[in-house]
Amino acid sequence: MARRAAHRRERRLLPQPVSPRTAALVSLDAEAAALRELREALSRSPREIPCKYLYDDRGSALFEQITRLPEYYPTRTERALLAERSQAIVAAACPVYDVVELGSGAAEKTVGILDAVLADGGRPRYVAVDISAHALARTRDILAAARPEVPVEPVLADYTRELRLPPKPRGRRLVLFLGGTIGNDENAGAARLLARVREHLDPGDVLLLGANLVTDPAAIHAAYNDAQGVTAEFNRNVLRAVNSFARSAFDPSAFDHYAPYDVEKRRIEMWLVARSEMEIDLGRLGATLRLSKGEGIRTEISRRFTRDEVLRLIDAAGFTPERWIESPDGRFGLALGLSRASLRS
Ligand code: SAH
Ligand code: AVI
Repeated sequence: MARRAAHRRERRLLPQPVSPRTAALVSLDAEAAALRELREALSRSPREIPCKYLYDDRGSALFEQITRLPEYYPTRTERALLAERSQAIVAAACPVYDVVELGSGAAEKTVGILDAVLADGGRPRYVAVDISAHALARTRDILAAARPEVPVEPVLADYTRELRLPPKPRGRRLVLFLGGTIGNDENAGAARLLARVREHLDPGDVLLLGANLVTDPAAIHAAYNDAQGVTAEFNRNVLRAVNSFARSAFDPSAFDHYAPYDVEKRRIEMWLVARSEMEIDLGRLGATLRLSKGEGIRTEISRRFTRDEVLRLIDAAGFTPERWIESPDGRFGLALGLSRASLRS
């Protein structure tokens, strides 16, 4: 019994086979860049793991579980808004040909938008961009079952590095960036990403951006500290994903999940905190990480915005704010912006 437990622990610590299922691995250049980025993030103060590593196969499945938790309000709040306002959103963008979604995840909320395009007489193509092969497979399965008439083009890509989209369609593009994922980046990174998206678009193409809004800190805190511990598992799983990619030897069970809401910065921060002093072989990163007891690695920020901040963000990226749709409880907002010819015209 004890031997089996020791064997299990040893296996956890041994280098794991490299999974080919993330966009970071699609080319050797990208792989070398990702290793450099990870090494640099872990040597920073505070130490960090880029949050895209949260979405290996298991992480993507855990995120889907999070979206169904009673405490995690963003998904159901945004879903209700989309269900109610899809028609108006699509009317502002019509005639839509491509519906492009960044960080599509399981894309459960997207079906309503596609339905609105179909109801408008459009024949949409759906382009799903995600770093997770697991998420893209789920997207394909969900859409094939729900709307078999809509062709799906999966794009496995890290949108912080490159954005490859299929050739321009005959009609407009409606780009969806939902879930509040924009808040997982600092302001500069978020602005860069949106500006890069706009570079791919023609004037008149449309962006629909979902953002978490400032609300009751207790509700925000609960959403990232659920009673079942799914978020804690999602957080710890990032270490498995890093082990698999970098052949490092993190032991996820040796870390505590800590996710406080910072009222002043208006953001949740997810941390993994070492329960004891430890030395971790970082495998292909070619280093050893020494952590003292209580030292943390930040794995995610999740920002809360005001309406004006969201509108300023899209405007600065070259999208003229066209509509603002807010949930009745003020916890989630959708901004619709029209792509301009240049950033400041
Ligand atoms: N839009 C969905 C999923 C949000 S979870 C929803 O609202 O529920 C965030 C999604 O973005 C995940 O599917 C994750 O794999 C993807 N993602 C995170 N970082 C990414 C990156 N750098 N490039 C591409 N996709 C990314
Ligand atoms: C994808 N993103 C918007 C989620 C969020 O709420 O920031 C990821 C997440 N992290 C913990 N729970 C959910």
